[in-house]
Formats: sequence, structure tokens, C-alpha cells
Amino acid sequence: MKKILVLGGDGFCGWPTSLHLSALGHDVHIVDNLSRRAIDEELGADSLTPIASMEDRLAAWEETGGTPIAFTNLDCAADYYGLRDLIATYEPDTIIQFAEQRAAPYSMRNEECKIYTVNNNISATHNVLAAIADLRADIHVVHLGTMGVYGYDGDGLQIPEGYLDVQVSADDGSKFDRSILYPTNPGSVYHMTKSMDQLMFQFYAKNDGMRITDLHQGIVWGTQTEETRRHENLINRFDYDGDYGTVLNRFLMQAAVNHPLTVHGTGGQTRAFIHIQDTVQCLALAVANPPERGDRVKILNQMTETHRVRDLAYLVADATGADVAMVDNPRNEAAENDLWVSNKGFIDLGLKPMTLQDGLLTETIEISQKYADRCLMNMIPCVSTWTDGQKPGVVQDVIAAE
Ligand code: NAD
Ligand code: USQ
Repeated sequence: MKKILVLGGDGFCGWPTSLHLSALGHDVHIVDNLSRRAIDEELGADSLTPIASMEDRLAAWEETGGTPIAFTNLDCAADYYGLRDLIATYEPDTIIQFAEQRAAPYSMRNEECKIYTVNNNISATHNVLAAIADLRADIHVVHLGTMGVYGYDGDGLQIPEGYLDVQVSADDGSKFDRSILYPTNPGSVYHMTKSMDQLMFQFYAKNDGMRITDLHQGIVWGTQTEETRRHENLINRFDYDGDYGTVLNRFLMQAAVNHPLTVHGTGGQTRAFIHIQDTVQCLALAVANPPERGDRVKILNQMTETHRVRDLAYLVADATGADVAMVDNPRNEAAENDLWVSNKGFIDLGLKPMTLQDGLLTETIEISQKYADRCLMNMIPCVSTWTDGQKPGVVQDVIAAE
């Protein structure tokens, strides 16, 4: 049993992870400033699923036989001493850092959102590292990074897990071997903060011997896990709005409300995916397998499959009869790319990946249908554009499904 502080434990990934770790017998303490709920209010958006208050969530967990989970409402970016005191008092073995602003479109919305995303994400993560160093504590930090730090060059090279072994030629022809962080190529201000996080980890692992695992996660889809299914007040959030909704979940709910599936550009973008049930399994594996003190940062690619956006649209259209719409791409990204990723680290640790073929699409379609009447249709368009000249992703032409 470990004592685990889960920062950002009210969020889409943090909540089911907290429940899963608690179910495994760990002592879990959630920290969250509920900023994600506040951003929903600011945008006029809401989770498709009706999420309960943190108090009601925790009461439902105990009601279903779960071990009590503690909760502290604290801003990890703004309240350094509050965070440091909590770490000093609770004495966790592991801190999982989910507490960052995670939507690329929100981070590109306007200058305030860019500044908020950088200040929030960098300060929250650095505050964790500074506090552990100051307390001289031996705490394993598990951070949620993103596949997006690698960029989408699509030239056929398999994306390794964080590091690239290279040989550098000097002017006199002599050769030097180096193992370097894979050169980052972020596609949004949000992804840029994850690239910056990597340098902070590299420094604290070297300087303070801190044990750090950085999980480069793909796009998470689905909503429920084994534990969140136990009670209606444990239900996980389901984002579908133009800023926070991610592509596959958006397609699944769009089909449920008879909205054409919004493919950006040609839909040739290939991305990495993982179901939320596998996310929680991966977090449990990462917690159980920390690096040794003095090791370099342990980087694992947390994804189970890759798909092209238009293929996903046609898969959902075939399953539901939905129409597909090619809309102007509001982002500045490659129109077409291939993606080949190593996820050997988690497979070697015992992950048995679930895939889209495992019947999970049906569950997410059913949840979308169940809560379709909660959908705010005006929140579906992706209105945040990457540069001034771009048009928002509003549906113009619809291609009827075959
Ligand atoms: P989320 O927005 O649902 O959850 C993040 C939680 O952190 C929210 O509850 C929010 O209130 C909290 N938070 C943010 N800033 C905070 C602060 N300063 N202090 C305290 N709490 C704060 O996001 P998510 O989808 O659960 O993502 C969690 C992490 O996983 C993020 O770091 C994200 O970048 C990463 N990730 C997510 C995905 C995905 O598809 N959802 C994919 C790859 C990586
Ligand atoms: N897209 C569409 N139609 C839509 C929405 C998105 O075609 O209606 C396209 C986008 O243009 C993009 C792709 O789908 O090419 C993925 O977009 P997304 O919103 O699903 O994912 P992204 O912005 O990359 O961000 C999400 C999470 C983020 C995480 C990242 C993992 O919000 O927290 O870090 O996935 S990854 O993509 O691997 O970097």
C-alpha cells in the first residue's frame, strides 16, 4: 500500500485514477482547485454526463464500500506553501501530477488563455518539484505528459520512449554518442507547456536525484471505468465542446445528437489513442514501478493504438448512420501524417491493451444517447483558431454516410 497524492483528481483522468488506486488498496488524497469546473462555467459549457460535486463523489465512493479518500481544494500553481505544507504533513510515497490546463484549443483561444495555460501548468508542476526538493523527500513523481511533444513529422521513424540515441560528428570528423530528449515539436501553447515540463524533470532528476516518471499519453477516449460504473454519483466527466471535447468522444456524441461528424481539413491527421480504462491501468503500473534514485527520467508512451481522424469518422458513421462533414481546420497542423509509436515500456510492465474493437465504442455511444438531451448544440463548433487568418471549424458541407 502506498500513500498517493493525486493532483488534479477531480478531472477526466484524475478522478477514475483516484478510484482505481483506492480500489487497489492505496491511500489516496486528492488535490484540485476545481478550475476545470470553473472553465466550463466561463465557456457556458458542461460535461455531457452529469458529474456530482466532489463531496457527493467521495460520499458515493464510501457508500459503495470504497476506502475513504481525502480531498483538499488547493491551487497548486498559486499556493506553493499550501502545497508544500500538505506534502510535508501527508508524507506521500507518490505524487501524480494531472493538475494542468489540458485543452490545446483553449490554450490558443486568446492571449489570456495562452498566459493562463503557461502560468498554471509550468508553476503547478515546478511547485511540486521545488517542494519535494526543499523537503528533501524521496517521493516518486508521476506526471501526465502528452504524445504531442514529439510532433507529427510522419516520416516513418518509430517514435521512441522519450530519448533518441544519436551520434554527433565534430568538425574534425570524430564521432560522439549522445542519448538526448527526443526533440520536441509542440503544436499548441498547451503542448508547449508539456515540452517545457520535460526540461524541469531532467534538471530535478539530475540535481536532486528525484525519481520521476513522465507519461506521454495519447488522446483518451471513453468515459466510464470499472470503478466509476459503481454508482451514478461516481460517473466520469464527458467533454464534447469545441475546446475540451477530444476527437473520438466528439464523434460518438455528435452521432447521438444527429450532428454531422466534424472532420477538420482532410481528416488525414493520425493520432495516438487510449481508452480511459487503460489510462487507469497504466497509472497503477507506473506507480508500482518507479525509477531508482539517480536514474534519468523514466519516459513511457501511454497509448494503445493509432488512427487517422477520417477513418475514425467513417468507423463511427458506419456504426451509427451519422453523416460526415469536412470542416475548415481551425488549427495549424499537418494535413496528413503517419504515426508509428513504441509503447514497449507498458507492454513489458504487463499492460494488455484494449482497442476500439473491444466493444467499448458501443458503451460510449450508449452513454452519449442516454445523456443526449443535456447536449448544448451551440458548444459543438471548434471556434478557437490557431492564427488570425484561420476560419473556425463550422460545418459548411455535409457528406451523407454511405
Ligand atoms: P482535466 O482538465 O479534466 O483535469 C485536470 C484537473 O486538474 C481538473 O480537475 C482541474 O480542476 C485541475 N487543475 C488544473 N490546474 C490546477 C491547479 N493549478 N491546481 C489544482 N488543480 C488544478 O484534464 P484530464 O483530461 O483529466 O487530463 C489530466 C492530465 O492528463 C493533464 O495534464 C493532461 O495534459 C494529460 N493528458 C490528457 C489527455 C486527454 O485526452 N484527456 C491526453 C494526454 C494527456
Ligand atoms: N479534430 C477533428 N475534429 C474535431 C476535433 C478534433 O478533426 O471535432 C482533429 C484535430 O484537428 C486534431 C485531432 O483531431 O488533428 C486531435 O484533436 P483532439 O482535440 O482530439 O486532441 P488534442 O488537441 O491533440 O488534445 C488531446 C487532449 C490533450 C492531450 C492530447 C494527446 O486534449 O490533453 O495531450 O490529446 S496527443 O494528441 O497525443 O498529443
